[in-house]
Amino acid sequence: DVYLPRRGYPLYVTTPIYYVNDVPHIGHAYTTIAGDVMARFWRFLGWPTYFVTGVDEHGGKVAQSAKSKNVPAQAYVDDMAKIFRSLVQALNAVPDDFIRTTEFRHHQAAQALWKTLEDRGHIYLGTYSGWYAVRDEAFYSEDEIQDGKAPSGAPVEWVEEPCYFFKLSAWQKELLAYYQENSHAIRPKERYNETLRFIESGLKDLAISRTKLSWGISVPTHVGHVMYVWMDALTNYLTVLGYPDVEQDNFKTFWPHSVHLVGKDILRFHTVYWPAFLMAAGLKPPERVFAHGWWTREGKKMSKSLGNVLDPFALIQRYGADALRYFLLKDIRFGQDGDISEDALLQCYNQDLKNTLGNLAQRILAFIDRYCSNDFKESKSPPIDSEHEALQTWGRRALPYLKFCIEQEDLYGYIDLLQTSVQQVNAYITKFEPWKMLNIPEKASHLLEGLYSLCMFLRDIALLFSVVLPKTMEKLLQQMGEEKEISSGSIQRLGSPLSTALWPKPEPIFDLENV
Ligand code: ME8
Repeated sequence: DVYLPRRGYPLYVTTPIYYVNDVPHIGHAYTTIAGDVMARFWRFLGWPTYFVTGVDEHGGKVAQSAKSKNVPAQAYVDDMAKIFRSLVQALNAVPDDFIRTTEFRHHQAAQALWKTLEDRGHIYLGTYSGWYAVRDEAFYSEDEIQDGKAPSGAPVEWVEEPCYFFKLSAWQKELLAYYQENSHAIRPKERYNETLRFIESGLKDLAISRTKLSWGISVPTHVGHVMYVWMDALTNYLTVLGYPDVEQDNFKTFWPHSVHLVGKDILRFHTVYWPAFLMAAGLKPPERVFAHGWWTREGKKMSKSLGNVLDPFALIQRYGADALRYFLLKDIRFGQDGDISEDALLQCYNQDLKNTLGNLAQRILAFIDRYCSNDFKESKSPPIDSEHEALQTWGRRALPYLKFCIEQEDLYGYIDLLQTSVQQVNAYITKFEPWKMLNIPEKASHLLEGLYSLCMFLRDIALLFSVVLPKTMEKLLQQMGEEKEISSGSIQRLGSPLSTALWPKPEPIFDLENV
């Protein structure tokens, strides 16, 4: 019988802040969903949780989009930020904060970090001459350019301008030592190896300001320079915790206990530049960066610039946010790449949600409603050593493994355990044959005990699945007369007696007509 300690360690989950140069697509929804699932589970444990997402509003890419629409940059980002915020809502994600890099608090934080780096002697003025890809917002050296393009395929332009440099070259040894000691600081393992190879190959100083661009945060000590957009953007992870006020509760509780969830496209920024900035500023590097894979369409990375994106709003409208949340995390293991299609989503909806989970709920609840709702209302928790103990205690026993999955960012593993258990219990009902016990008086108590135990399992599944399927599991909990709100004390509800008194008429929880 497992109960976790009441106050565990803090989890600070972040998503990248997304560029607002275009409307969001499934890729953006993906990372936000993953962060939300981790945060919801940590809150369910009752442990300190902070989950943040937001938007990256500066830089050449965003400035170009505003210009092409003939709108002033600020007005453009104001509109786009609304759309990204509405995606968070549509996904039913509940971040503790949503950051926009044009906010005053962020200007303050980015400038404070800059000053600290400058005061500590990590920044110098020079001239950059080399390649820049606006699409990647990245500088490339001559030897990285292939057929006149960036390694990502993005077009590049030649840039020659005065700018500030961060002495990244000085951090090679420290970074290597840090990662050798902290082999879990980057996951999955391939990304850890990739980062180490990159650092070992030698680090060049990094240009961190621009003079040919004005849409950005001003360098506090030099008029005419704006910060390189990545220098500005990475700081968001500190802004939301109250930086530069490092004495704030949030900062003290959550830094450096972060899991930065990112796509593998932006690994280097998070595992090389970011920890180097932080160490140089005298702060601890993030505890973990998890780089997930890419959703592709017919083998090609889905991206706005390739024009092959899927619209998350349309999919949510057709299948519901829960179906999308489930599908994206179940279809491929978090960390790997995968091809996405609407057909696969529909198939997953039917097979896993409607015909397995939905069917289990419907089988149990409709049976009780139809044949024995009056007797069931009176029934009590079966003795703990009953034949069905495995069903009654399943939730509590599953908890340590589920916690392990979330700690490892193994969101697939989390869902897979729940789904496999649902399948097993569906098979068990077929063996238990409740319909054969109807109207046989000597079997009545055995039947009620079995149904009660099945309902305990169903309630616990609903509680644990609610981190992935918040809306449908609310519906299920309501049908079982349970509090639908999941709060920090909800963990205590696993394995607890049911409230059998007031059950409304059961209805299918997965129904495409009623999304
Ligand atoms: O890089 N598959 O913003 P961005 C999976 N502003 N995930 C995908 C994806 C795909 N095909 N496409 C995008 C930026 N993503 C910067 C980040 S952070 C300080 C600054 C997700 O709008 C994935 O998380 O290009 C990826 O890292 C992110 O969106 C890139 O979003």
